[in-house]
Amino acid sequence: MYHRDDIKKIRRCRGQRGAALIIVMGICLSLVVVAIYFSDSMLMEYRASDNSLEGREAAQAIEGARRYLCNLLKNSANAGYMPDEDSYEMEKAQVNKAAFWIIGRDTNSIWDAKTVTFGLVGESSKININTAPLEMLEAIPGMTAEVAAAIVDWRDSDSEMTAGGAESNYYLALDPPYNCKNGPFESMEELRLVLGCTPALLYGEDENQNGVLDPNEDDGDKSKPADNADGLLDAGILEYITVFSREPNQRADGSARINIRTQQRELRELLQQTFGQERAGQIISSIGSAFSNLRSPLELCVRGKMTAEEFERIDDALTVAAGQYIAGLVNVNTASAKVLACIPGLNESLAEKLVYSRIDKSPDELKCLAWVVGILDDNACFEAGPYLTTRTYQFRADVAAVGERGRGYRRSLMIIDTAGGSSAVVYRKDMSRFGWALGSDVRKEYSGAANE
Ligand SMILES: [Ca+2]
Ligand SMILES: [Ca+2]
Ligand SMILES: [Ca+2]
Ligand SMILES: [Ca+2]
Repeated sequence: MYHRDDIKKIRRCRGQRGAALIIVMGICLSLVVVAIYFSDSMLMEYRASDNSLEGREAAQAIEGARRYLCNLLKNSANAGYMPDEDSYEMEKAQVNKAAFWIIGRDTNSIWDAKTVTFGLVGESSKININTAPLEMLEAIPGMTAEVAAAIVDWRDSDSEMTAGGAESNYYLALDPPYNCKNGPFESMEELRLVLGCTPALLYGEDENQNGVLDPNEDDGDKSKPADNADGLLDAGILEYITVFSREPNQRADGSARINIRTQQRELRELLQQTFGQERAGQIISSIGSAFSNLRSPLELCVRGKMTAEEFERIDDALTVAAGQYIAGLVNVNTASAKVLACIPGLNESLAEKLVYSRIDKSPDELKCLAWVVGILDDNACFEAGPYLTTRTYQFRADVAAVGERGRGYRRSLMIIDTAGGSSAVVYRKDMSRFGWALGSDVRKEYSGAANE
């Protein structure tokens, strides 16, 4: 028989076993919970590291694109002109597992682009805010007279206020106060310091700056940015302007050009050497009294009644500018109709006429500015001549990239300058924060892979 004390011991022992069972069960349960928790967070972490891995892949692809494009432009057989579209990768170019795209613009279309265009953009396809006269700035779509005047005041060396503009007395009254620069713009960001340059004026509806009307840019106030939901892209002024365009003011072989304003003896000699005494005499007598007052080589061509073939033989040798570089000429072959319409002597219909005409011409026909002579009348040639070029030395590479499965989106805007004979990135800006800019087609292409 069990003693009463023994029975108590047994009961205590059973009770302890039960408690131990409950504790063990509890531990098991919490292990399951912990396991579920960790597996979940491991999955999350796996995804995050996958994203950051793909982000690194994308960043490497952008570096690959930079090296590739610098090399391409440095070794271009066509220095000073846009590289042929078939001569380089611009759309889903693979760099290891990642891929990059160069976000471009279709400036040959006068309609808004519905899908993203790919390719390099020449900076001379835009209006240079360091050199454009006030009337040209005022004509930029979306520009206000006040901001145009303030841009002129910002860059000019004096402190005399242009009507509606702003000099230091305005900026010094701000909090924090700062001086008017009274010097050339070095980057587009500098505009944020200028009177009236709000984000709405700079970016317009094109918040991600891809030249395309994305869904959030056409839904009114439902999502950022504010837009008028009219199905049309009202871009900001950044779409049309640059601070980087310039070209060497010398002949292709590096020798000095003849200034047709100040070196008339040399000009006569060049005409005689190239075309012979008789033809040179005809050209000079056609120009007549205008000879001492030519505003551009194009004016020489028109007044001298030269053929396009004749002008092509001498235009590389001619200039009206002093200095090593000429800044701010607009490339009549690559600028959009909206940009061309801003140039003195041109208007919307002449600009569209130029765009339509150039589409059918070969790169060789477009090399020399003389092709515009048949399209513009004499006066338009005289007025616009000082602002036009057919060359491009600064290239905008707006490169977006993703990793293997479409994650890790990165975007970097680079300006590659070839005017010094080499190719160098003179400006770079991270554009990733502006969000997806490759349009819905590229996103769809990856959406299957991204959901795996
Ligand atoms: Ca000033
Ligand atoms: Ca857009
Ligand atoms: Ca919106
Ligand atoms: Ca709109």
